Amino acid sequence: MRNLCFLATIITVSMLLGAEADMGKPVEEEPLTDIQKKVNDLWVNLLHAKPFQIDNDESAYAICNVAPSSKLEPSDIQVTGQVLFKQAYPNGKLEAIFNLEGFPIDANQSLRAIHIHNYGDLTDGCNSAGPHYNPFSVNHPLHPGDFGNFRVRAAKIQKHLTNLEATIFGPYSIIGRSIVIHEQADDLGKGSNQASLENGNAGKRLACCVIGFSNKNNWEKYYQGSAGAKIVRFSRRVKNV
Ligand SMILES: [Cu+2]
Ligand SMILES: [Zn+2]
Repeated sequence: MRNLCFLATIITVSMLLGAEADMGKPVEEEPLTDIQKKVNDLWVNLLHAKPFQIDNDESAYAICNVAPSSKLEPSDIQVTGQVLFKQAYPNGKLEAIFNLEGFPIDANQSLRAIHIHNYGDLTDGCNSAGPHYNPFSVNHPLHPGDFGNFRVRAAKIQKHLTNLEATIFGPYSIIGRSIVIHEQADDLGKGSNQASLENGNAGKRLACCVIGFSNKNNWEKYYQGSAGAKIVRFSRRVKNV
């Protein structure tokens, strides 16, 4: 970040010096608003490096194909599905669709925690995904990928969250990190022990995936299907539904 500040300062000073050096010549004056826009655009480009994949609608999309952990017992729940992401470039808030299945019918109404974990390394199943992604060294549940609890209905989890803290742009991008679906509910930091402030005591890692950029086809397909029409949208602030 210091390097970015330094670079922006140099460029801004250069622009000002350039303007001063030209003062003696009869050049066309650039309106102040144009200069402000250029400086602002420069900052945006420095802070939010444009991902290689921006669709025509100026949004970027990502996908995570959820599969059961290779470390599960045969008797464990086998969760599969997708988590889809969409974010308008460069300042939009991230939104996500969770579409998971494989829960037993008797698990209906139970709550399951879902988080972003630090590594996209699944060589030891979901166990090698590391701790929660925590770029700002804060306690759980304030990590950008603390998505809260998801209620199982009809053996599925289907939920659309908006206004998320995580981002797919810039230095804190979640691309290449993982999503983990847990066996238990998230205690949201209220468990009165250290683990509660690290991971919400959410239990075994049932299923996981690595987040990667995608085109918009999966997102649009979901909305054109019947599942998309029925899905309920929640703002990030609603956690326990
Ligand atoms: Cu987790
Ligand atoms: Zn967390």
